Amino acid sequence: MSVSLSRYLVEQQRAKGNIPPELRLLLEVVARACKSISHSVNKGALGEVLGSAGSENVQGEIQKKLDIIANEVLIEANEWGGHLAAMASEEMDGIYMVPNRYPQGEYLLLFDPLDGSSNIDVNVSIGTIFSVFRRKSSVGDLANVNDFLQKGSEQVAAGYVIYGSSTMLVYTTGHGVNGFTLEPSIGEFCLSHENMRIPEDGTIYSINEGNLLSCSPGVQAYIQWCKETDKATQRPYSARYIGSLVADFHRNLIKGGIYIYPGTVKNQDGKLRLQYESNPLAFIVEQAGGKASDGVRRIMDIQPSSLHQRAPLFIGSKNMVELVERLIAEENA
Ligand code: AHM
Ligand code: MG
Repeated sequence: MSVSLSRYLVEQQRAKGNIPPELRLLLEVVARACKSISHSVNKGALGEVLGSAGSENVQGEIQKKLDIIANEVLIEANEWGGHLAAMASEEMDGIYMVPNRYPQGEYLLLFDPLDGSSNIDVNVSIGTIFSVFRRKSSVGDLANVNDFLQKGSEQVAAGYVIYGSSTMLVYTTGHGVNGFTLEPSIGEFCLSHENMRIPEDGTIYSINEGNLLSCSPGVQAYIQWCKETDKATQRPYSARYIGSLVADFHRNLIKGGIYIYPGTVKNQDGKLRLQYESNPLAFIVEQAGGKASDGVRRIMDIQPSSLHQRAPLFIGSKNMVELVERLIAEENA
């Protein structure tokens, strides 16, 4: 039988020193919470978890019942373990302090509890994305929002869980990327994708093309380039867009490709949230040999100024991201 996530993490801690014990605990708890989310997702309509909750999040987006359930599961699972100081989520306005009845730890957990909300009700893959930082303020003081405003390059761990035809957890602590598939009969994540590497080139592009006319000329030029015929580069490329970032990212990580959510005339910074979506996936893609950019800068070099900040995202195979950056620079010159 293949190695369980728990055993893998223990071995990473013990033999390689790749992960401190507290961080290992934290990842185990996140994984456990995601098993519970996976269970709810799998029940679908029979679990009475589908549909809208009749509320909006801080960004004015309709919250689905499962968005809220997943958020609560992650908080309840993580607040008592003693490894965290505070949490922040796409679905909560402010930061969530670990209640003072529990010990305070040195880590901060950020998450998008259920990414791809628009696909929840239609049985299409969705996911959870998470990111871990070490707090800047000293343990003993209360953590504050500034602790969360760190560049992505400061992340100590990041990962996602995809609730797809099978449930998978993919994570990095800065020592490569590994993927684990949930074995439902024993309820364990088991190592299935060791040392994941994204091909340097790909033939898939993923973008909501309905927005293309309101994207910058550089982005339009790149998509036009993807559609041209050229045998040497295997063009035209294939357009694939699920509308769940985790699912589009996961496919492109394995097969090679680029996911793009650019700024538009209406939303200059695009849609995706830097701290809950872009940074964690950027950490993973770089660890797998790929790239993540906002079109000009490396995603993980952006200094966040607010908790729910958005940024354009170009992420995936190295050469594809570099080319779109080049076309954007040429159009801007
Ligand atoms: P969400 O976190 O509220 O679900 O929003 C993020 C999602 C991504 O998963 C997906 O790639 C994108 O929004 C789709 O947006 P659009 O429908 O504008 O293409
Ligand atoms: Mg999301």
